[in-house]
Amino acid sequence: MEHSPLKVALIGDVHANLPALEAVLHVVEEEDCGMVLDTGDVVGYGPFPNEVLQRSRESRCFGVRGNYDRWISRFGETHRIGLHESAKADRLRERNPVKHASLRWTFETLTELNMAYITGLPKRREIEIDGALVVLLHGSIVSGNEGLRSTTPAARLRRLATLSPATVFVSGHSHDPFIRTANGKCFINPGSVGRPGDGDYRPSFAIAEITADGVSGDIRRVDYDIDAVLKQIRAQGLPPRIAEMFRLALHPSLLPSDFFLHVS
Ligand SMILES: [Mn+2]
Repeated sequence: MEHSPLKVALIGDVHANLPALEAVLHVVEEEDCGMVLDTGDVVGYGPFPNEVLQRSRESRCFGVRGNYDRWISRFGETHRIGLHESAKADRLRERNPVKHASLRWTFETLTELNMAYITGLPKRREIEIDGALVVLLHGSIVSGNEGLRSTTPAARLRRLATLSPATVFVSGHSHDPFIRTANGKCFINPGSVGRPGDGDYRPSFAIAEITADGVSGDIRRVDYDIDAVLKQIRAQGLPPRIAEMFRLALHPSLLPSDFFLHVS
């Protein structure tokens, strides 16, 4: 019998958007994917942090930690809730009160189990799939905060390709989906499930067949009930600008500079 390659679903930047994750996982099941890799930022901004983490575990998603997961897991220690607020917290609250409110709400809402789960997520994972070494990251091989984009210069990808024996690099963070090749290696960013940045609110993800011979795959979009997430943002008393951000689906750099200053 001929060996058929494993179908792998690549997801990430779910940002606690459960209806979007459900819509993606529905396609993942239909497509009979044998593995789900998650590039992180599972939580932050969205109103379903506990539900999304539970669903991720049920679906056996292999994940890594994003910057939002890290900020939220450390919120208690850096922001000293109930004691005194640190200078860092004051700066964030001044510069981006909407983000501060979101981090604080998520920190206070997560169950102990889910907090332990995001705290324990590794920074990177290396997985062998059909003879190919895949490295799963939030940002790049050098930094969790380096967002690789469809427009990242090819020379930068070629440089990053030399820094790991992996032949497939899966990363998120930029919310900008692409599949590119550099130095004969494959770079995939599935885009954002919960909060896309290109003005189209539909979740972005990828389905790929990975073997030692190479990768074939594509970026997918699927529609979902965005009103369900907007309604829950209001119900949880989160800043209305968060709902607006989900609806507009624009990268923060494309939003007006005072966008995140209004918490009510
Ligand atoms: Mn991120």
